[in-house]
Amino acid sequence: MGEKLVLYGFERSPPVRAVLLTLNALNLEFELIPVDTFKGEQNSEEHLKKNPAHTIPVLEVDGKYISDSHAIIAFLASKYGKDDSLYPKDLYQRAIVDQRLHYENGVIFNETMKQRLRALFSSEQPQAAAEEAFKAVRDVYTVLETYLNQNKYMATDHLTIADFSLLTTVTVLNLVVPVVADKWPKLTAWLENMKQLPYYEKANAKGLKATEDVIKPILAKYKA
Ligand SMILES: N[C@@H](CCC(=O)N[C@@H](CS)C(=O)NCC(=O)O)C(=O)O
Repeated sequence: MGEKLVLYGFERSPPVRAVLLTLNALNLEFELIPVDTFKGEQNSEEHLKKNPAHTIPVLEVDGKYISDSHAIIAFLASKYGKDDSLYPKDLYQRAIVDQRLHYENGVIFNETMKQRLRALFSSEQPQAAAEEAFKAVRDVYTVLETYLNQNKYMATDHLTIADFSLLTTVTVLNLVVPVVADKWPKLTAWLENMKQLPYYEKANAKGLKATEDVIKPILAKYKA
C-alpha cells in the first residue's frame, strides 16, 4: 500500500464508524488519533487546519487531509479496493451508491438525527416533539425498506460503502425506534446480515454501545 493512513475522530461518531467499517473491509492499517467532540477538540487550532468545518472524521493520507465520511469512504474504496465492488465504476450503479450516501448525509444524519433527535437529548421537549421525531425515523425506515425491496443491499445486490454509511446511523435510530420485522422485514434482515460482518463489533458495536448508555435513560422520558 505504501501511504500512511491516520484517522482523526472517535468511535462514538457514526461518520467515524463508517470510515472504520471501510478501513476494516479493505483490511487497511491505520492509526486512530482521538478527537473528542464532547470536549470540543474539533475546534482546536490544530484540527481546524485539517478541517475548517470543525468535524470528524478527517483522514490523513501522507500529509494530505480529506474530511467528510462520504468523501473519505469513496476515496478509500476507489484507491485501495481490490476490485470495484464496494464503490462500483459502472456509472449508473455508482450514482445509486452516491444517492444513498447523500440520503444518509442530508436526511438521516443532518435532518433526522441532528435537527430532530438531538433536541430530545439536549433538553426535555414536549411529547409532541418526540412523536414528530419518531415519525421522521419511521419515514426513514420506510424509504430504506423500499431500497431493500429492490436489492439485497442498500444500493445493489452486494455490499457497498452505502451499507457502511447507512449502518452507522440506522443502528443509532434503532435505539430510538426499534426496527421490527413485522413492519420492516427487509430492513430487519439487512441489519442482522450487517451484524455478521467480521469487523462489525470493533468498527460499529463498540462506539454504538457508548451512545446507547447515554441516550437510553433520556429516551425513557418520552412515550414511544
Ligand atoms: N457530513 C459529515 C458530518 C460530520 C459531523 O458532523 N461529525 C460530528 C460528530 S458525529 C462532528 O464532528 N461535530 C462537531 C461539530 O460540528 O463541531 C461527515 O459525514 O463526516
